[in-house]
This record gives sequence, C-alpha cells and structure tokens, in this order.
Amino acid sequence: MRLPSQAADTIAIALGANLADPFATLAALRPLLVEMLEAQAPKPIGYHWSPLFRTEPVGGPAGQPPYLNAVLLLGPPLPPLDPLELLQLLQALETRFGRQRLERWGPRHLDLDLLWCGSTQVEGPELQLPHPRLLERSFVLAPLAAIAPELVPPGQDPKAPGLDCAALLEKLLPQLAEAPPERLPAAPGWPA
Ligand code: PH2
Ligand code: MG
Ligand code: MG
Repeated sequence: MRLPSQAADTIAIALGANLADPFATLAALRPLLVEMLEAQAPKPIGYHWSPLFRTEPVGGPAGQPPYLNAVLLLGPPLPPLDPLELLQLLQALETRFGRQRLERWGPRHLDLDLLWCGSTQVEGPELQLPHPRLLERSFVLAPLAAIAPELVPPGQDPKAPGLDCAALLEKLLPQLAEAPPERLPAAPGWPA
C-alpha cells in the first residue's frame, strides 16, 4: 500500500496507554478499531500502523508509569468519515477499555486522539483540528516519522514552508525535557 505523503489525503489518530497492561490494551484495540471504522465507511480504508514506542509521561501528575504510544494513518484516499462521529467512536472505545476522565493528562487505560482529519479545521470545545499540541509532542512525532517521514503535518505556520515529520522530530529531539521515545520491536499482536 502506498505510504501517505499528503496529510490532506489522510486521517491521523494517536494511540496511548499507561495503565494496566498497555501492550495488551493496544493489541486488543487494533482489530476493534478496524471493525468500527469499517462499519462507518462506505469504501475500503488504507491502514498504516506505526510501531509502538515506549515514552516518558509528559505533563500530568508525577510518578505515572511509562506510556506506550503509536499512531494510525488512514488513507489515501481520504476516508469519508465525519470528525465528530469519529470522535464519538474513539471515545466509546476509550470507555470500553476502562478510561475514566478524572484529571487532565492523568494516567489512562486508553487515549485515542484525533490529530487531523484531512484539511478540516475544527475549533470546538470538544474537538480541535488539527490537534493543537501535535507538533510539540515527541510521542506523536516519533511514531509518525517512523511510517511517514515525508508527510507534512497540518497546523504549521502558513507563511513558512511546512516541515515533514522527520524534520519536525529532528528539530524537537534536542529540546526535549523527557527521554526520547524508544521504538519497540514488532511482536505478536503488534506486527508493525
Ligand atoms: N498523553 C497525554 C499527556 N502526556 N505523555 C506520553 N508520553 N504519552 C501520551 O500519550 C500522553 C502523555 C495527554 O493525552
Ligand atoms: Mg492525548
Ligand atoms: Mg485524549
């Protein structure tokens, strides 16, 4: 399958977990997420799963366990999915995996964030697209750069030429307060 290079032809979803057994959660999530997406989309969708990364928690209370993070790129072509419907689907999956909304950036069984949805811009209380912190998060850029290094994520200064995921990550790594994301090898349940 063609690796996406145009963000406008894709939807990006960030996956994270740092409670219970994050690997078991993300491995169990994978087929369920595909099943739920297929039920919403009239045409076949292209799936690009990143490898898993072990990452240090950013923000939130001290002493949290490390996260496992990954991203899923859908498309090209851009799947005809409505961002707010997609958000509801992702939130239903978070709840199914035991997510409780207790505190901002607190530890969680499962976090599914929409990063962008083609070139749709959303500025709502529930959803902002592109995700406002996407470009400053190593736990998002490292998985993105692993599968789509040449993709130029949205949300960059329109007056300057946009940087691709590889360049954004390279720029961010020396500025990190946390340890850089550690890429995990493929394993049964997470073949990427
Ligand atoms: N998600 C957060 C806050 N901090 N840190 C890491 N390493 N990974 C995450 O997914 C993460 C985080 C809020 O959603
Ligand atoms: Mg999040
Ligand atoms: Mg979230």
